Amino acid sequence: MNTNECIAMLLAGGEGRRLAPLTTHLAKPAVPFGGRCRIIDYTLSNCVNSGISTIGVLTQYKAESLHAHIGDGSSWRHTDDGRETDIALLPSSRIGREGYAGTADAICQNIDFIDAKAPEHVIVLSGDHIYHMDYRELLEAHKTSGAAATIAVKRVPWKETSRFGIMNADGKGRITSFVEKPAKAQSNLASMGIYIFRWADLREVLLTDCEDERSSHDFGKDIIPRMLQAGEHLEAYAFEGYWRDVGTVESLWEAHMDILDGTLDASCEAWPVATRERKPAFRSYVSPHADVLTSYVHEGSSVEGDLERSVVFGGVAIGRGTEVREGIVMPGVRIGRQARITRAIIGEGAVIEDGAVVGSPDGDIVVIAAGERVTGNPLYAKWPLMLPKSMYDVNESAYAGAGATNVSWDKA
Ligand code: ADQ
Ligand code: ADP
Repeated sequence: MNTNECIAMLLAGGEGRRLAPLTTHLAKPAVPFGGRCRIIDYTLSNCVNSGISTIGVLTQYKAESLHAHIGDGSSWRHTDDGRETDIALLPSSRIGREGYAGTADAICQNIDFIDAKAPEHVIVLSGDHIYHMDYRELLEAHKTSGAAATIAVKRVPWKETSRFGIMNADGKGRITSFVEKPAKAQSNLASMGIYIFRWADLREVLLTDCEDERSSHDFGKDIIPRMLQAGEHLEAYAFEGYWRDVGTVESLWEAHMDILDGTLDASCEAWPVATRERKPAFRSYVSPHADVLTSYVHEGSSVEGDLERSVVFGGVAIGRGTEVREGIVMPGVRIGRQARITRAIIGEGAVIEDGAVVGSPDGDIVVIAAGERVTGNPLYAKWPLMLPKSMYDVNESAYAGAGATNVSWDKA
């Protein structure tokens, strides 16, 4: 891709309340995903694989966790055609007002950064989506139609329409109406929150929106409706592949089940997903006595208990006699002996003591916060705690990354 043709701005500052308590110490895009990555790695890798040479990452809530993860960006540097991708961390720096007021305000505050790159088009992305997409195809469609903006769209189940921006398009793909998170939707054609704008057009509408005190400065609520009302040509780009917004506990859990079912390709061979590499202490150990069914165990973990439809991240230790069913066990978690984990997400570095029971076969997904300790069964109290030792240096993780020193600031 031509250097100045299109740059990416990645929105990664939302609070992620619906993912709590996984987001107590972490920005939503920094939450571990899939066994070895963090959520934002998917979007960063899409940019690199699409040959985008500049990515601005807009951070706000728990920015340190993302800055520690991205560091100097070297893990994502090389594009497939050998050119390099620069990642600039762009936390809000406005004085006298707290942070970015909304997604559009986040871009508005970085107009100078974008102007300095003088791109023809800007692609605006979200940090909390799991998908593989070649943005070059989106850009081609955008250039061909000559639209001021092109929005990637997908049909979603009708019962989920209130979570999305919902639109109608005419037979040729031109958007005729748009409502952000409607209570009663007239269509199930949803915005994926992935937009390409001609920079000159976006710049103009952002400046108008910035001045409007009644605006919430949000792309879905304000910018898209404003452009439609002004009669701008907005185009829908239908995306057929796997895509999921993992902003809720249920959707995050379901996306992991999609990996186990093969619906989401976790091997990433055709479309690699890069992440910040850490060296595991050892490859992984699964006891010959452990029953492991349809599960993934990642490097540096030791499993002596049974697993079924579960994803075990790196640096995890699971003791003998423990059963994990439909569980997501994040980096550095230690689970003792004879514990039972069912339909649960165990946050980074949490400790589950011997005999503890977490979650149940029916009912909501249970989440254990990062670093939390779940007390075991009193029956085990008279025995010494048999927690296996973790081989994982939690201090190295983004969870404990607050105040990390390897942060690169590249603000124009
Ligand atoms: P939501 O996902 O609800 O809807 P939002 O919560 O605004 O939109 O988050 C979008 C992205 O922006 C997230 O990655 C978030 O982290 C980030 N973000 C939020 N506030 C921010 C801020 N102040 N500064 C920087 N980054 C911030 C959007 C669209 C819908 C669309 C769905 C698709 O508004 O129309 O259907 O995405 O998931
Ligand atoms: P949730 O899981 O609660 O939906 P989001 O990250 O999606 O979390 O954020 C919810 C809403 O709050 C979004 O519309 C986002 O724009 C807004 N928001 C989040 N953090 C901030 C912030 N620090 N300042 C202003 N708005 C924010």
